[in-house]
Amino acid sequence: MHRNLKISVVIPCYNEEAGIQQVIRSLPACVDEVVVVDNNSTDRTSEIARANGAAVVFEKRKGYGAAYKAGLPAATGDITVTMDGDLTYPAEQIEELVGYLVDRDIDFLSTSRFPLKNRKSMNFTNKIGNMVLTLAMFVFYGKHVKDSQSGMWVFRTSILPKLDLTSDGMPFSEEIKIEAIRNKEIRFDEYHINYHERVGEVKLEKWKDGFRNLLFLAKKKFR
Ligand SMILES: Nc1nc2c(ncn2[C@@H]2O[C@H](COP(=O)(O)OP(=O)(O)OP(=O)(O)O)[C@@H](O)[C@H]2O)c(=O)[nH]1
Ligand SMILES: [Mg+2]
Repeated sequence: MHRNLKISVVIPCYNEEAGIQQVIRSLPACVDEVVVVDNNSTDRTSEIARANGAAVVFEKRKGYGAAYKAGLPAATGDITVTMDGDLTYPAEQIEELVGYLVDRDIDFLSTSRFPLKNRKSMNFTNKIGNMVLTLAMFVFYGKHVKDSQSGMWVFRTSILPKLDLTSDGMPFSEEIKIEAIRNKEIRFDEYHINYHERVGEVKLEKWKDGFRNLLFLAKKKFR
């Protein structure tokens, strides 16, 4: 609990046995519930997550978005916080983020990794890819965010049914922001966070995922 609010953390995982234990153990005491989504992992992700007190949801459909579509509805807190299972997102800032959301009466707080504090946390091509996708989101949707691809969001769980979330893949990250921004009943803001180097194997297929994201942005706009 923080500020009298129950806090749930949802973590989508595809083969994150190298990081998931440390991610769960690094969560601050204010976190009441941890939901790990095991997205067809072939390693010990779910076993380790459970042994560390997380509830595990299984999702057979492949993809980051499919994992979130299964995991987000399972969260029972007043506030939902998301992060990867690879130690990149700052568990140490959860209280600060929830405090900011409550104080400013925000409904959906997205986070921005830019400017990067640790330059080694993201390679050059990923940085360029992020810039292109963030620019494309501005061109298509007219809202400037600093980081369209950040996977850490803090939001009031009650707004979830108001978001029309369709993507099963990586575009889910920009889609949830677009849905929050376009909805006039939802107060949106962005907050700068620390971003750390990944632990465990890279799963992102950067070129394929990047082009799919661009295509998704265009399709959603003209749908
Ligand atoms: N890439 C990928 N990640 C998935 C999938 N299902 C669940 N995930 C999890 O979603 C989170 C984000 O995926 P990452 O591969 O870390 O994507 P990223 O953060 O853009 O890339 P990195 O810079 O390599 O960390 C991780 O915790 C993954 O384990 C999937 O089908 N593909
Ligand atoms: Mg990651």
